[in-house]
Amino acid sequence: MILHVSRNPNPRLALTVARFLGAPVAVQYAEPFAPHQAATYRALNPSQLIPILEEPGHPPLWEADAICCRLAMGGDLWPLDRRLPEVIRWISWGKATFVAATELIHWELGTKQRYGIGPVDWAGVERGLADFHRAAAQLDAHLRGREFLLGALSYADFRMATFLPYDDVTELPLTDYPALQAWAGRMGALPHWADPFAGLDMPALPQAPARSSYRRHSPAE
Ligand SMILES: N[C@@H](CCC(=O)N[C@@H](CS)C(=O)NCC(=O)O)C(=O)O
Repeated sequence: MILHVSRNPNPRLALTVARFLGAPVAVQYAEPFAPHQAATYRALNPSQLIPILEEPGHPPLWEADAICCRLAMGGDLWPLDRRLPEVIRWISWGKATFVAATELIHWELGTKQRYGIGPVDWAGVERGLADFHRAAAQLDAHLRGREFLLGALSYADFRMATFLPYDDVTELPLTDYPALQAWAGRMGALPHWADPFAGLDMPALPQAPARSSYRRHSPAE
């Protein structure tokens, strides 16, 4: 199996899970939007996005959740029993709330700045933060007295935490939510979480400017 990844969040999630499981994947560094690779990646995934898993005898599998399901199904991270609806519940809820909020903040402060896509839209950041606070309050209450979302670690934790490794740019107000912060610490301590790319020859992400260098413009400016 070949896992096509970059250092961006969803490929990183798939690679972290693959590493955590010790899955037998060969890792391929991908630049799906680079002109010399675009046609190849469009053929593998019409949206041209990664991660993508190539497996002999099967069509290319894209979407991090689907890939992680393929790699983890039947084990504790993706149990095929009465726990599965709960895993799906947290993936689904997270994608609509906490993950979406952290993705929006990361888009403005991380991706857009790294790739020179445009200035920070502070209204977007504020929207992301408001959504973050709503979701974080619910997660914090749920995580009080629990180590992970289902009690024991599952893929739902990995998905919920997709954007946490990028907190150098997002600077999420996690300290407002002690149980959530403790959970984030447990995720950070998992094997391979801090650096799933160790040992791979893969260029670093372009550096986003330090957050202190951004200037918030008031609407009057
Ligand atoms: N819904 C998709 C999103 C995939 C996605 O947005 N991938 C981005 C990175 S986060 C991508 O391919 N960017 C191009 C790159 O990393 O070079 C998933 O969960 O896998």
